[in-house]
Amino acid sequence: MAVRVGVLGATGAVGQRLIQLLDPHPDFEIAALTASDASAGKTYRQAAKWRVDSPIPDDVAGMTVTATDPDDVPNDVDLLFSSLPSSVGEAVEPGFCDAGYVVSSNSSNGRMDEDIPLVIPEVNADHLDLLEVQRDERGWDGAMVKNPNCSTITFVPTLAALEEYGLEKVHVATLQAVSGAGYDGVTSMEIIDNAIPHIGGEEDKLETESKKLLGSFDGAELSLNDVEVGASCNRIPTIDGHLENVFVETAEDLTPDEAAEAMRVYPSLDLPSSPDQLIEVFEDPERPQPRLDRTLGDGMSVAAGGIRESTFGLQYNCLAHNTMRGAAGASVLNGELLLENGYL
Ligand code: 11C
Repeated sequence: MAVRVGVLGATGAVGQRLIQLLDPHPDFEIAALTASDASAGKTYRQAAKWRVDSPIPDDVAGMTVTATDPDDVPNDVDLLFSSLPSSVGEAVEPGFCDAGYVVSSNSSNGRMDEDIPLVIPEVNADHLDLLEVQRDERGWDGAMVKNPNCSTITFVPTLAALEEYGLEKVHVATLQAVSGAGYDGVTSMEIIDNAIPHIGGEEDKLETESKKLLGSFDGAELSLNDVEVGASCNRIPTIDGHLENVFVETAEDLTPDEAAEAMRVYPSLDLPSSPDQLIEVFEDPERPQPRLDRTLGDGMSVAAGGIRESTFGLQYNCLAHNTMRGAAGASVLNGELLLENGYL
């Protein structure tokens, strides 16, 4: 029987992607949709200005949206996907966990809390065991798992593939799509013919979240990876897809061929939303300009290429779909991991 799930913040950019990924889904059935108080009581069709690239599923369109309050979500809903703005998430997500719901959250609040698993299933599924610590410390009947920021998700799988060579220093520069800024970013097309050389708070997220994701959990405590990470983040006029330029210094010698092979063989998982190939490596210098590498693996793969030796160690580029692999797809994958591990 399908697990009954809800979407917190269902009318926003990531909330809409979540609905697209959850209807249909082999294991999950949408049974609750929440949004702001202003949307409560409206049908989803009335409440949402639908913008994703497939129609609103018929059964979702007629559902009534509720306020984002544990009292308004049916008790038989087991899993909530949260795409709330971080200030709202910070205020309301703990109440849902306390009320017994398991929350797979894309919101940035609490990602670095010591007892909250920050998970990319292919990279650190073992961190899910932090939920035992979380239960002891917070006394929640439910649980909270977070996925990282979309630009963190884009480069960390490639680092994980190179980890056996001993990661020492990483510098990453991003060129991020406007959908990362939500609908204001997409609709405010003043960014066309422009590039914006900073994104508030983004560098910190890449530098800290990557160390947590690559950290180790000994059953009681999580240790951050001691790799040094420096980030520089920029916005470019692309709708979807974050592109990143990465420089990596490793303890062991690492040739471009070895790096390409390590990324190519880095395993995907057998979850419903897993891509067949997690990292698609492109090495042919004559490769025709790709149109949309962001759609590889139904938007769940990472593309890597331009692998070469540089003055600062190994250099390469990587790209992922920021609202699929980097946000909604990441939360759904974490939900699938929770189900596989018996947390639902
Ligand atoms: C952007 N990466 O492109 C941001 C959006 O921490 O989940 C996602 C913010 C987050 O602006």
